[in-house]
Amino acid sequence: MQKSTITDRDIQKALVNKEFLLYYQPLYELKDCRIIGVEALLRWRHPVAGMISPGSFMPVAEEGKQIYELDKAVFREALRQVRKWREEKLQLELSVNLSAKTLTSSKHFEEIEGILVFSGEDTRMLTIEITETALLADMELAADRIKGLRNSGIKVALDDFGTGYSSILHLKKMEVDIIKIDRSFVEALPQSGKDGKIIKNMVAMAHNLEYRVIAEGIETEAQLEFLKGLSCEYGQGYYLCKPVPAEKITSSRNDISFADKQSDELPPKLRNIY
Ligand code: G
Ligand code: MN
Repeated sequence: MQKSTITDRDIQKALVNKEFLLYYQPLYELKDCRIIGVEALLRWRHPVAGMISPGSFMPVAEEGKQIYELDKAVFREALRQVRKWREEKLQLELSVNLSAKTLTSSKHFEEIEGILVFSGEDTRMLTIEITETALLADMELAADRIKGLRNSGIKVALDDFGTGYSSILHLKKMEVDIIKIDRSFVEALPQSGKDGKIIKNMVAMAHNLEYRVIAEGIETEAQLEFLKGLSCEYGQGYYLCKPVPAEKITSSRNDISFADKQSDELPPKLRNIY
C-alpha cells in the first residue's frame, strides 16, 4: 500500500477492525548494553498490504483527526502491556510517542491524562516523546503542557532532535528531560567527519544543558563505538535490537531478555544483558 493512497477513512476503518498493534524497541545504556526501557512503536497489520510502518500512515493521520484516536489507542495499549509486564515481575520503563497535535488539543490531551490516571501506573516509569518537527505551531501551549506532565513525574523527550526548523529554539523554550538525536545524524557515522562533528557537539550541548541523550538508529557496531566515545550514554537501533512484539520481551532472573532469539525480527548481534 503506497503512502499516497492511504486515506483518513482507511485509518478509521483499521481502528474499528483492530488492525493496529504495538511493537516494542528496547532502549539501552550504551556502556554495558543494559536495557533501560522500551519504546512503544505503532504498526498497522494491513490484511492485504501486510505490516505498514508509521512513516507511511502517521502523516495522513496527523493531517486529519485520526491521530487523536491513534494516540489514545497507543497509550491505552502500552499502559495495559506495562501493567501485564509488572504483574509478571518485569519492571520496565516505557516511552510512548505523542503527537504535538494531541498535546495541544485541550479535549484530547485531557483524555490522554484520563487514560494515565485510570491506568494507575507510576508516572515515574513513563516517558512521553514529542517530535520536535511539529512543535512550532503552538509553542507556548506545548511548553505549558510539557511542564504539567513533568510536574506529575512523567519524563519528556524531544524526539527526532535536529530535524526541526528551530531545534535550538525548542531547547530554549521547552523544559524537557531527554533529547533523542535523530537517526539521520547517526546514519553516516563514523565515515562522515562532518556528521561526526555535528553529533559530537549536539551531545556536548545536550549534556551541558543537563539533558539525557539517546541516539536513535544505531545500525552498526562502529556507530555504537563512536557514540560511546562521545559519552553518549543511551541509544537504540537495529544493531542493538529491532522493534519486537511484546511477547518477545520476557523476564529472566529479574533481567530483561528475549524469548525467541531465532526470530528474524532480531538482529544477529543481539546482546543479552546478563
Ligand atoms: O520518530 P521515532 O524515532 O519514534 O521513530 C521510530 C521508528 O524508527 C520506528 O518505526 C522504528 O521501527 C524505526 N527504527 C528503530 N530503530 C531503527 C534503526 O536502527 N534504523 C532505522 N532505519 N529505523 C529504525
Ligand atoms: Mn520516538
